[in-house]
Amino acid sequence: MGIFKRFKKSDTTTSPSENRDHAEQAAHSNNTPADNIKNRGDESTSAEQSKSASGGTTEQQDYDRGNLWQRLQSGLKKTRDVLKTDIRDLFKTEGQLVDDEFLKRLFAILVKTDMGGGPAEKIKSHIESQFHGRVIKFEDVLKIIRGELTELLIQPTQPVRFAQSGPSIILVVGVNGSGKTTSIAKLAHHFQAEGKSVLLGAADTFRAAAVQQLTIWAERLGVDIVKGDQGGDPAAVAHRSVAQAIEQDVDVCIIDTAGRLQTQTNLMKQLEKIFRVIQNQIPAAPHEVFLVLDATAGQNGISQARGFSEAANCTGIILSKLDGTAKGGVIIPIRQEFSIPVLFVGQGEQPEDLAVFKVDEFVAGLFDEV
Ligand SMILES: Nc1nc2c(ncn2[C@@H]2O[C@H](COP(=O)(O)OP(=O)(O)O)[C@@H](O)[C@H]2O)c(=O)[nH]1
Ligand SMILES: [Mg+2]
Repeated sequence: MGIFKRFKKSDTTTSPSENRDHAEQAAHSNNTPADNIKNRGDESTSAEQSKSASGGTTEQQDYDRGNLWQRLQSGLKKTRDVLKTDIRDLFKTEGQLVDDEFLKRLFAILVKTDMGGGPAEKIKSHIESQFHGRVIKFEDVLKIIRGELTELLIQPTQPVRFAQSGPSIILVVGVNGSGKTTSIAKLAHHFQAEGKSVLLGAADTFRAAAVQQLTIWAERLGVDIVKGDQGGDPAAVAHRSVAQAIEQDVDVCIIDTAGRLQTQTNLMKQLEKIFRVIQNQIPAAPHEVFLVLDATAGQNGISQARGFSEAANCTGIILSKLDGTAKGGVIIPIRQEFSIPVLFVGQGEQPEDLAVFKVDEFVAGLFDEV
């Protein structure tokens, strides 16, 4: 249980994903701290959206999005090839008897994709229980895999939850080097393209380079930034960021945080203090806590990130560096490990290199149908 449980917006006995669901329900009920939260589903028909359309950015967004998905498609090639070719090779005739040997070989092939052992086991068991001792067709196997993967990945159509009035505060956390600062630049660009005004808070005061890096991005993107001195109090920066966001009536304020301190306890205390100063000014904030996860970091990176996720009560994942790996399928075990949704995928170091993650498009991509 994370140390931020007293800051949670909902029952501490629930999982993070349930928290998100609760927060969404709370958004439609009265007298809760999450009162002024609305979901991105509402937002798609909102004034901001039409503002973005009239701002002439939609075509560019569609173009960027096409490119990003093309890149994700090539990242899924390995998984797709294994699913299509290796599984087909199990079939000497159109139908194949499902016996222990078949199941063993199928399981080995599934593990060869990036889906992880858990999902592979689940698919194997499904086929075993339904087809053991009977003949199965290649198309049936693919259909079952597709169904299981869709079920494993399923997440609410995850909007960014914006404040209904006043600034939306987004805190970005994650292990050092995971891509927090770069992802903040991408998010800022994403929100700007939606016609929103953005303010950045450089609360990673632990490393001088971190403030500098975010300052360069702010200049490049033409957004304001609130910063403190190196070694200064990050909570003070967070406080000033939120205060300025309120004063200037900014739409979105994105706050960077440190990924590492001398000790884990110090880091968690620092995050706790940042939460406190934000909530002192806007009780329902932060409206989102994004965990940045490096897609190339492997199991070790995942377990480190899990520490953050639990401690900071994260609400969604930004999966960075998905361009640096041919293993797009890694999203499957990540969704298994974290009970929070993958909201965005980062695929490069430029502000445009961020795509909204859509489960149906991803699954279609695994089966060559995009
Ligand atoms: N290829 C690639 N590199 C990335 C991506 N996101 C971040 N990076 C790089 O990863 C390194 C660490 O990123 P940074 O944002 O500084 O991480 P932070 O320490 O978590 O703030 C930098 O060199 C970034 O340019 C991505 O999506 N793709
Ligand atoms: Mg950084």
